[in-house]
Amino acid sequence: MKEQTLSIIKPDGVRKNLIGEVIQRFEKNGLTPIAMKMLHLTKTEAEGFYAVHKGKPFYDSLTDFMSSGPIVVMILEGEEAINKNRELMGATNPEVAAEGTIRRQYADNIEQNIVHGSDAPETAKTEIAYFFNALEVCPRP
Ligand code: IDP
Ligand code: MG
Repeated sequence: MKEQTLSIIKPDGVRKNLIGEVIQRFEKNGLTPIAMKMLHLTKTEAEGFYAVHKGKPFYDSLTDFMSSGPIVVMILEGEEAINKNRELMGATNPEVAAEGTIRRQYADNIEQNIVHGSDAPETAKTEIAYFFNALEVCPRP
């Protein structure tokens, strides 16, 4: 089924000059960017995005990290886009992520792991709405 998912190249990915590399993986694997922007989140905006993790021991550090530099936010569209994106990303912890995945190849640790991807249709919808309005989405035939 054709789906949309939210992808973020996190501050470490941008700092490591991996924007092109990450987007190329998506485009080569059937995930088409239909909306995209670069922005630098405030701490409060990062907390809002990761509200689901509020109360976890890593929440404060994670939101510091996510507001530490510019990010690239995208909507990816394609067949099974949510799971496909998560496959390309690899597991949260790069030490256990599968060979060849973005996180395995580029991430330094479980927090600074280069990319974010929505984990289910409902979260994809909420996360897309957090960053994009209808005018910013460019569906492609
Ligand atoms: P996901 O990004 O693979 O969906 P989640 O469990 O949703 O992983 O966690 C969101 C983000 O929080 C992770 O991508 C990572 O940056 C950070 N994170 C998750 N677990 C830990 C941890 O145990 N220590 C530090 N940071 C973590
Ligand atoms: Mg998650």
